[in-house]
Amino acid sequence: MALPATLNVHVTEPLKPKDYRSEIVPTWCPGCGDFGVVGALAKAYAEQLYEPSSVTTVSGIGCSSRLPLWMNSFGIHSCHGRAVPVAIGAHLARPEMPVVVTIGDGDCFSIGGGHIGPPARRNMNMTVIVMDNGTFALTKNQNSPTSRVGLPGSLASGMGNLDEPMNPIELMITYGATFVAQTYSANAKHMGLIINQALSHKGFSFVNVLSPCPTYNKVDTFAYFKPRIHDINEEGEHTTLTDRAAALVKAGELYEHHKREDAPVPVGVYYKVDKPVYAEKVAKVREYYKATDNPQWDEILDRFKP
Ligand SMILES: Cc1ncc(C[n+]2csc(CCOP(=O)(O)OP(=O)(O)O)c2C)c(N)n1
Ligand code: SF4
Repeated sequence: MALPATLNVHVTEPLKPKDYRSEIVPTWCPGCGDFGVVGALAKAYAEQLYEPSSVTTVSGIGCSSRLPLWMNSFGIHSCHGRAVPVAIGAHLARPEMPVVVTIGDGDCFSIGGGHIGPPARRNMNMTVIVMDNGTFALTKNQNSPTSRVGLPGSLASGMGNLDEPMNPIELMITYGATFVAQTYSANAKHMGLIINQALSHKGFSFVNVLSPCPTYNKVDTFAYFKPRIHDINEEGEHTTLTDRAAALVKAGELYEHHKREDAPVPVGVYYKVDKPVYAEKVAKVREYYKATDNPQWDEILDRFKP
């Protein structure tokens, strides 16, 4: 199917958040943290004035990856671990189209772990939102890369998870993402602000949403997070958002709460810098070859367009 020559990315008349929700009733368990994410995302799409048929929500496989089904947007429910490559394809075909990936921590950091680095490093203009529940929920509770030590799981040892959790914030800053933040799915206001900032950011934006799974993860619960959630951007605690080294130091504190009962669980923006996006870099290459009398370059690049 030929793509239209121009894409209307924005609506001329604002829509309401409910206009970005589909009629399909979510099949998530009552109390699932992911409900907060779908609500915040619909609100953010409305605030960004996205044309529903232009913004593309891409997922993999998992409880969280059902999210595009509940949205009225262009949506792709792809393969487990392959949401980011699918999103890269969509972005390369139409760089002006907003592309949002909504996936689980297993999808993003386990089976799909190698896929998120290249688009982050190349600063492709897209947003990845991880619903981090510290478990593989859809397949009934195997430990995931963000599971804490000792967390029970259906394939875990009698002592629970043996491995230390990886740090999504450190990983994404190191990969070169230009917007890196964490938020909490029970705080609609904070999550809305963070998701909106991520969508407005020109470049690769990453948001880790702490999103409890009340069915399987009986440790990282709403009751656990509620008294511990702490906004690092408030009261000047972390304001040097363009300082990569400072962001990494701050990110290092992410799992302090695993070691100390009274330690806070941090949320907020860790890192935000403005750098050329991938599409701009490719445009410069086109210009370079045009200026150096290589007219076939445009034709070669166009061959890869759908
Ligand atoms: C290639 C492939 N491997 C494994 C599976 C089985 N599988 C489906 S979802 C899933 C894990 C889901 O965990 P996560 O991505 O964290 O999402 P959650 O269900 O917790 O929201 C696995 C292992 C699959 N569908 N496809
Ligand atoms: S199993 Fe957990 S993550 Fe999956 S829908 Fe139920 S509460 Fe949500």
